[in-house]
Amino acid sequence: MREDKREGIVEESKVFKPGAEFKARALVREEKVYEEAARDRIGFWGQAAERLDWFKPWDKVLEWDPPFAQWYVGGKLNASYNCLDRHLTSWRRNKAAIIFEGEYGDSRVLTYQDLYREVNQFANVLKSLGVNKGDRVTIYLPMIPEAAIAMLACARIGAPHSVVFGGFSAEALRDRLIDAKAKVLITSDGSFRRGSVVPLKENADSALAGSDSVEHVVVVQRTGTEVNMKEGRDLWYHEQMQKAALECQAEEMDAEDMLFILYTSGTTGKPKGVVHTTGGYMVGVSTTHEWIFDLKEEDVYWCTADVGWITGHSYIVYGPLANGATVLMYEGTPDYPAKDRFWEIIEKYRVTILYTAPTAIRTFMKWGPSYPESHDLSSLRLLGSVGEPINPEAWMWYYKHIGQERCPIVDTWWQTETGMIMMTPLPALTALKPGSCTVPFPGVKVEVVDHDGRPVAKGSDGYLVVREPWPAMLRTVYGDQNRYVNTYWSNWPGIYFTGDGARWDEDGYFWVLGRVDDVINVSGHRIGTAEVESALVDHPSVAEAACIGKSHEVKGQAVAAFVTLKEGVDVGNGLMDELKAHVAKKIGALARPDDIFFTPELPKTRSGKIMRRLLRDIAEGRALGDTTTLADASVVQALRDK
Ligand code: 7RM
Repeated sequence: MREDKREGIVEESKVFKPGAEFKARALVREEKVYEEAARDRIGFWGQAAERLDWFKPWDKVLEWDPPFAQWYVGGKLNASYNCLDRHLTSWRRNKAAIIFEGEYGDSRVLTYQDLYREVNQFANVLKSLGVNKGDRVTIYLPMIPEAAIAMLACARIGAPHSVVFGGFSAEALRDRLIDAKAKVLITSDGSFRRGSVVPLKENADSALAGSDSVEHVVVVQRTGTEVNMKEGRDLWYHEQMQKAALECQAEEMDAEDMLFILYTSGTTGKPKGVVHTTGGYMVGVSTTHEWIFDLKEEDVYWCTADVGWITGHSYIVYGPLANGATVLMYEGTPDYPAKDRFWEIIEKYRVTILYTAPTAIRTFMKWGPSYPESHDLSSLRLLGSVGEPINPEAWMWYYKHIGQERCPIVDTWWQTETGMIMMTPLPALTALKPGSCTVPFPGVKVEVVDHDGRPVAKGSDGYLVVREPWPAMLRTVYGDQNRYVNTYWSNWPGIYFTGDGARWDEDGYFWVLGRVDDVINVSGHRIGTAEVESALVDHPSVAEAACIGKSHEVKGQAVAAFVTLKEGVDVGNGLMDELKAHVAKKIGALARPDDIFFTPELPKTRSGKIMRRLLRDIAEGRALGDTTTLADASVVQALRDK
């Protein structure tokens, strides 16, 4: 396990217990939910599924043929129907579904009725473009309501969507279009970012130059930027919507039909298309969203993630909308036009629940408490954290300066692959320890195991695994069943390996220590070292590259790269910046290395494996660990002398 991830965990940290007032009003306040779910896991998830509207009920809750699970076998439903249609028969039809705040302060509110209409119309647009059940649609949009509309429209007609984060480069988009063989791409003329415009359509155009499956591109007008519209291929969203009929019946989907693909980084250069299906995913995300955030009708719930990540899928779109929540959606960054933007938004809309990431909290910490102090945050009643381990200092700051020592914090551990939150407090039941995601959600069985897959004793470290299937689990890697089996299920048969290391403490609480594989978590975003390495060696000057995650005060981890240049290439003045820019161009700005170390050779084992552990020690200026397997010790000496 990695040493660097343990820092900041204090065994004797203070425990925060739920207050009587919060408890009295909470949705889930009976301790027995844990025991009941543990005693009859299948019964628990069977009952949970009754919260959804099914066209046809399931015959069997779970069919488990490890590592292949089917949940709610024989059940028929539609995710869009569950997020929209069923709310229209009650007063909820006039409730705000999405409150949108644009980067420049423009605002738009869509009621459930409004959202229903737009989704139906857009579903008809997609149909008119020849999108049928099973066809893939790629979505490359900013954080605007049309992103949610497009996702729900796909779900409505049974076309799996693949959302690509708007911060990804043209090349990253191209890889994902090709892998999914997308028929339609939905993008916008541009996206606002700190007052300037990111040319999404231009990126899309260059991505499309290398992929031939896409028949049409639908372009949402957001920035008013002039763009090229290719005759016969490209269509304006607003023009198509004007022509579209108002009603589109929701397709009857099997519980196990694919809802979406979401690409995530792994240990190879090629991102994995994580596949989620309909029934189990919807049960998992709606149950967890309601219970963990203690959702009430009058809440204004704000999750600051981008819809391009799993957090946006599960906890901006599908979970909250299935629950009839009012969801705030913000287009911009926390520092534009000023560093108090988040607090201004909370005050403006009287936000009650805030779900954000440790990297954002550490950024706010650095800016100092005067920004939140200049706004009325008294509407907040619950805070959440996701994306990476939250260090106790950041937890305390969040608790004190944002929650004003009034709001419980739910530190939620989960992954793109798990689809839903797996470990978390239940705010009225669980005593909080800053830095720990506490305990598994009812009906979820998580363990810390040793090399042989045996559970460790309390107070020990090991590998974090999931012991039993759960409804929102990934079903496969798109187009690559072997990769699904090998990546997640091959360490110990029938046991899901998360890729994380964790500690199980004396009280049975879980402390996630970080990745133990070759994945770097930069600001809560997963980046594969292999992806950055292949971007670097793609540059004509680079012979070899090795990347590692280096501890970073704000980002959690930053990318550091060790690069060997080709014979005769001179480092010169500009090469370092050129290589950094090259990575940003190939993948996206989030993968740009903070540091590049040039070295004539990389430290390798005798069998040729790069010793990343040593590189981490070097990058962080630590004493070197075991070097006995190193093939050529002088390489490390030379690196250290730099
Ligand atoms: C939701 C999301 C997953 C990886 C995961 C962990 C890390 C996420 C926490 C966390 C400690 C948390 N999906 N991680 N949440 N570590 N405490 N509460 O982030 O697929 O993008 O990343 O993120 O390493 O394996 S993800």
